[in-house]
Amino acid sequence: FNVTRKETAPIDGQKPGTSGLRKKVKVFTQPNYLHNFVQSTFNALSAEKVRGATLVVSGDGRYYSKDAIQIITKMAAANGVRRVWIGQNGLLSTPAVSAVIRERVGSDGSKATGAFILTASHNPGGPNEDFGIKYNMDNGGPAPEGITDKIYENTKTINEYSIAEDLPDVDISAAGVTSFGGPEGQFDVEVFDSASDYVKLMKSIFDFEAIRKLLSSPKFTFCYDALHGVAGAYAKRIFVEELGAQESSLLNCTPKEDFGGGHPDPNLTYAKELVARMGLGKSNTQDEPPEFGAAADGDADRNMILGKRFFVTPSDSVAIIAANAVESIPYFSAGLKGVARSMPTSAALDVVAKNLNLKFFEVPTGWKFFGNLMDDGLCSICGEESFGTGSDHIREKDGIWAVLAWLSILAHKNKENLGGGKLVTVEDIVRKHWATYGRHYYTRYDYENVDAGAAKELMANLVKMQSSLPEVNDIVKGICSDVSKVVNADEFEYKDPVDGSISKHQGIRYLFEDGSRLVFRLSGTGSEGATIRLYIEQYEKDPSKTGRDSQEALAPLVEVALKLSKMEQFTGRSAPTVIT
Ligand code: VG1
Ligand code: CO
Repeated sequence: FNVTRKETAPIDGQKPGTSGLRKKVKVFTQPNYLHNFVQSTFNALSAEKVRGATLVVSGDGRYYSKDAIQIITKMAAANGVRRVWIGQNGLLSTPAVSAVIRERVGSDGSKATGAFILTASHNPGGPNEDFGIKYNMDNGGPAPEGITDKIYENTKTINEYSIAEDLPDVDISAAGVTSFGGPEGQFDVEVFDSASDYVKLMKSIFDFEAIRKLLSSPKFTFCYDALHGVAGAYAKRIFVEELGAQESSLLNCTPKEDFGGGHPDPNLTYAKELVARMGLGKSNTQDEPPEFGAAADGDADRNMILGKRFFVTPSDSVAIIAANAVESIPYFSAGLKGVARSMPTSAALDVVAKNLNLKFFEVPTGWKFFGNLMDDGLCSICGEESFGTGSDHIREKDGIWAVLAWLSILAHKNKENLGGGKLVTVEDIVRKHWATYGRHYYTRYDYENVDAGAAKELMANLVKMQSSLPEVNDIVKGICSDVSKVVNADEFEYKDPVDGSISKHQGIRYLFEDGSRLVFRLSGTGSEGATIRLYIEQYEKDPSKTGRDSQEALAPLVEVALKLSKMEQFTGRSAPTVIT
């Protein structure tokens, strides 16, 4: 092939967000849009990460992925990349990409140096919906802010990109290596099975035999919903073939370019079919629901865990996994190095860390901040309130890992019960956890696609009010006398303990005397307008009061949050788009 240098000009708005660049497909398919971003990424990396490097290119299979893979492959070839690795049909979950970077050895003994992950995660897909791209580093984790800032700077000055226009399209449906000759020598494209490396890693972490006993027991019923995302490519292999679950326990496990028209976000609003099957909400089924249910998002890094007619809040989920990991999961048998959560995630994990005397970290939203801690051996398990849970086995959150972690805990607690005896359920485990550690009532209100100017004003007003706490407390008292006093209010700022880098403006916090918290943030993953996230949390230590309905328990604090922030006044919205 030959290398062509094409003239281009900067395109506005290519700033990577919380997790890469996410825009409507129509934006991505504008002339040079993807090309500019990819070349800006190459230009932001050190030379050895490009020339002679081995690059993974794959994603959740959403609409435009196949075209994007061909374009990136041609640009990689032209930029001197030595090998491109592609999961069969372009499919690799985000956690699988991280595993492939860290673990996979190529057919010629090579190792990957980085990856382009093609996903907009939980955002819908299809010609009128979202596409996304992000770059991961050689530790398997998302590029740190130092790199993403550089990429953005490059997009503002780019004037040419390189592409091997005459490189033939690669057949990504068949495994195998295709070699080409270019001006700098050989260039290989290797297509490989999307699941093998990931499955192997999972088998080295969990006791598959113990989980198999649980999943194949007639006493334990199971259900997994991939929402037509890429998790489907792993679910059958792991849950059915390896662990003996019934094939009928898989819902929506065929990956689709448009996620079947749905919103591939595993929460009580969007995972409707699973929620109905689990007997939750209004859609209570007549049949006995399964004992355990779980769902994933488009790129399979998120998880929702459900018990029979029971929802596990993600903030509780990570705390419960941390509290039970050492005894239930072989990978952690030597103990946990530490635990971490994102700032808006509830403090349930903090209480576990304190009780078990573990190192604890609170980082800004987004998985990239956990990576440094893990690389430095400071953190084993971490999580976010946004249905993200994971560990230092990779550098991304991992939806299927979280399910296997829960199944391991259930298998451990039911070792003696599978023959006879009463099954310990998901609900039992959660209630016992609350009784031991107290309960963090928690909810998140999302206002999606709000006018960006209005959202900014709302946030600015909240920051301004922070300068006078007595005034804030007067307002709070006037709204509801039941809630405690605001004792601190600030914007969350994080200093990375490993590299010393500082991230500012990571969310507006109002901290109450009784440990309650209100947090306001603007989303960094949306593709249109602004999304305001409001996180509400209240701690209850009294074991006799941990069984209340969460929305009811939080009602006074919710009222305070909405009125204090003048949510309706600024946004014109009387209700949030989604409550989780
Ligand atoms: C959201 C979540 C955040 C998560 C991010 C990526 O970001 O709040 O916790 O890490 O999505 O998740 P934001 O900026 O919109 O609040 V995913 O499944 O895209 O990898
Ligand atoms: Co995701």
